[in-house]
Amino acid sequence: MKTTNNPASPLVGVVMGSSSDWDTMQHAVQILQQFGVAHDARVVSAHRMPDDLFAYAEQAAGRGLQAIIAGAGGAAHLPGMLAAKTIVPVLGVPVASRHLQGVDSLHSIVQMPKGIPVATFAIGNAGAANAALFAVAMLALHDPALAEKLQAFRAEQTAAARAMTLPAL
Ligand code: RP5
Repeated sequence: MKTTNNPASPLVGVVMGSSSDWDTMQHAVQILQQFGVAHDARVVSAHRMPDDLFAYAEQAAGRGLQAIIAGAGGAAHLPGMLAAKTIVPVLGVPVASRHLQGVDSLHSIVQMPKGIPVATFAIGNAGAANAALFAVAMLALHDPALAEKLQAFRAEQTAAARAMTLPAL
């Protein structure tokens, strides 16, 4: 079990099925750090640590978590099982797998039956970063300073895109 950056009162919990998911999931943590959102991150493997998964989900609301970002690869049941055990919103990140490049992870996470939603993001680094940006947007609804940071982040992207040039033929 791996734990990083453990503030006293995390607002966002980042979990992943294996330390091998860190290369992808670190992109979520980087965004949360960039925006100064209190978070913690750890490994919770659905099939190797099912009791820990249940405990994590059961304690999530009581710990003050406003969102859980859950990344997993392959038969990626971590986000769905977390969502089954807590009403804290779960944001699922499909991690690219070796044999099916994460299409298996995506289908496992996105195809939740009606009634227990998991907000599902793109496969890989972009999905991890966007899940964190989505969590920031949720928190920004009740945090004007955070909303300002998010607007500035968007404005930077706009400026960067406007400054793009194309090579001459
Ligand atoms: C899943 O199996 C993890 O989320 C990871 O993406 C995948 C492989 O895990 P390791 O064998 O690398 O630990 O549970």
